[in-house]
Amino acid sequence: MNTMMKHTLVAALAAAGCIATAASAATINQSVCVRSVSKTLSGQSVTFWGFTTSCGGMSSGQLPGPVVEVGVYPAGSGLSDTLNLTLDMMMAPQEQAPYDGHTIHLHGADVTTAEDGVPETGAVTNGDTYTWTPTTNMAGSYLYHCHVHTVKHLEMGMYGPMVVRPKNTSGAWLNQFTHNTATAWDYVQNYVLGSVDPAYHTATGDSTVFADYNPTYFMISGKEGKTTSAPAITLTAAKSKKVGLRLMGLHSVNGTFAVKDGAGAAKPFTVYTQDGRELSTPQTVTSLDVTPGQRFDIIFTTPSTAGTWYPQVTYKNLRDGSAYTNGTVYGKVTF
Ligand SMILES: [Cu+2]
Repeated sequence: MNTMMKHTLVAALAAAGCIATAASAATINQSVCVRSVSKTLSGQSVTFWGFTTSCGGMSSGQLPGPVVEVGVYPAGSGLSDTLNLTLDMMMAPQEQAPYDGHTIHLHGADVTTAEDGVPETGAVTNGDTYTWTPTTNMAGSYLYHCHVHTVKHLEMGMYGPMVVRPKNTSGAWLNQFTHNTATAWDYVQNYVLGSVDPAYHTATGDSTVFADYNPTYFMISGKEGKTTSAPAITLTAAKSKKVGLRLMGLHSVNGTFAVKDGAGAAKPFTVYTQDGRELSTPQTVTSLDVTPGQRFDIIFTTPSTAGTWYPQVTYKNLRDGSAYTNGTVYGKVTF
């Protein structure tokens, strides 16, 4: 029997009620390459190296890289998705030896050393496939980034969001952060925190520039949004709905997240997961610090009257906690 006939037979038997609908788990094969991309930040051109699935053009890099999404199934289902994320090194911009090449590190994933993308523990830097099978308790937000000369390559924009998202036993995505229905959302967005020290973008090798970090540009999901009238990221929602945000720390400083209305009043939101694990007790707060590498999944409910709220991140110096000049980046949610 060929594959087509087999599928037709299974479908016919399922439709006739002869067998339970086949449960399904997926193998997610995704390939990314590395390409340059220039962005204008506060009027200055800055060159990045970004992961992208558009590998045709030499300037087609994305900042942040494409979303990688993997499913997890209800506990006890015995089902699991497997991610195979392949790095294609063809024509990638890179540094001179010994910091040539790139890898992908799946930040927060419990992978074996061989899948970890760390050159110091043996990862190849000329292209590889990284495999991960998350288990059901790992629903939440993750990151991926290059682990070669990380101080330089992370700053160059070699990062992207990775989402571990619940599915039902038929393989359909669920609109919630975990298998707990309390984490259900009506809308969801990725807020990828980022900071830029332009000197890092031109320095190479063991330059002393890398001894001190002085960021001057700040981003959410690769964009500056210095005022509420020019936000980095927008969402058109509806009244009395749940807005989920995935806060993903790919900045190299501190960041304080809040949701405020037009008058600057802070609105409560609830934190459901931290670093890819569900909190045993959700925390409702009006402010949340996100440090480099951290992830939080949060939900707020829009009010019953029309208006606009501004989710926002204030970037702060790691040494003394002081807010950077022009260091608040705004998102915008209308309802
Ligand atoms: Cu790299």
